[in-house]
Amino acid sequence: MPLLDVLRRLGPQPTLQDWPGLINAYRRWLPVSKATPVITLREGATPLIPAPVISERIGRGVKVLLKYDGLNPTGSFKDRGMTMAISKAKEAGSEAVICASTGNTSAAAAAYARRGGMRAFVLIPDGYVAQGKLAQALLYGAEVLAVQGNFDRALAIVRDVADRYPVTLVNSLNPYRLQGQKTAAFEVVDALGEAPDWLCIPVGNAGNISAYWMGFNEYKAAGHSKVLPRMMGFQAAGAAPLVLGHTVDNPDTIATAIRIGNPVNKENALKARNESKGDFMAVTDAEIIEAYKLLGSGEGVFCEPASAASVAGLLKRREEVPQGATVVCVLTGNGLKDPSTAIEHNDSHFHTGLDPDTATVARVMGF
Ligand code: AN7
Repeated sequence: MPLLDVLRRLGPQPTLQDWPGLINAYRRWLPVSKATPVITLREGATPLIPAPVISERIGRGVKVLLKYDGLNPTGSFKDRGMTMAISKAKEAGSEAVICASTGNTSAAAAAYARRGGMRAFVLIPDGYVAQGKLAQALLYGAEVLAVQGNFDRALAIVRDVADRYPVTLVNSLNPYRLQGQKTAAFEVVDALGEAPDWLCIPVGNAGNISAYWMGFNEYKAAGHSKVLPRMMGFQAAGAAPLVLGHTVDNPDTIATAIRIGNPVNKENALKARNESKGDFMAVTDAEIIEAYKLLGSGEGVFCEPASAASVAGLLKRREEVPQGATVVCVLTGNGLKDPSTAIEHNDSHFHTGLDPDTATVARVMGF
């Protein structure tokens, strides 16, 4: 169990507070040296939460677990990649970083860059970033540039700017990003003692599925697991270039995090799918919202809509899950990122404007 080994090295009676962040925890698997300044918010070590209600829906003894990466410091898996990208940028003497983002990358880039004493420039598609993410980028002190175009357009601009000016690109084209993100696969294997049979994951720019595949392969090569999972990638139906086999010019989905029409990590993602005998599939916005609500009200786990695509996809493919299989669904971002979608899409009763007295409250409660 490397997680515990890491903690034991720090002292005889380690506590969870001793978790040093993923670079120090998984240092020997990462391209860092003594010269690398570690810029960390103690990201990683996120829980793998059993999902009994979803498991029951799949049936046949299938065990479903949720890798809840929404519990990272800025509320998404992007922190894993960003601690690496920003530490390496700092090591190289960079004073500013730039990214295009559907929201989560911008929040993570802003937090880590500022912590490292660097400027952060973030380009976002104007009007299509969930409120919590925009709030984070602003509060962390980024310079936010909202462009009247989609993510793909913003990324093209960012690549151009990073080519011409002294700023470091921290989108997942930056190889250190995927290096950091692969540690999520390590944690899954560390927690289960083996790789799962299926890994279900939302796919936007396709960096995370590529990073997980790298992580599972490295761990297996080192003897930490005997098997590799089938990589099941799920895209929103209105933004499903990998399912369709061509870019999507005007991607559209309620899951704004994965509103991406031209994934830069396409080749790596195809490799992950082919080598793992996995698959890509589209899930509709209705299916995403159904899974989102089930996660909240059934499991007590609040993720953002894009993250629920992993569970929506699993439910869609449930007949194919082998009996007794272990399935990990990656919940990439925290539900608090996007409060307006939660307020609009839920099955709860919200009684407003009540008279402030016991009789009224009791009556509404049904007593
Ligand atoms: C919650 O923040 O692309 O397939 O700019 O925020 O690795 O792109 C976010 C992507 C899934 C897709 N879930 O991951 C960005 C951005 C959430 C996300 C994805 C994103 P990739």
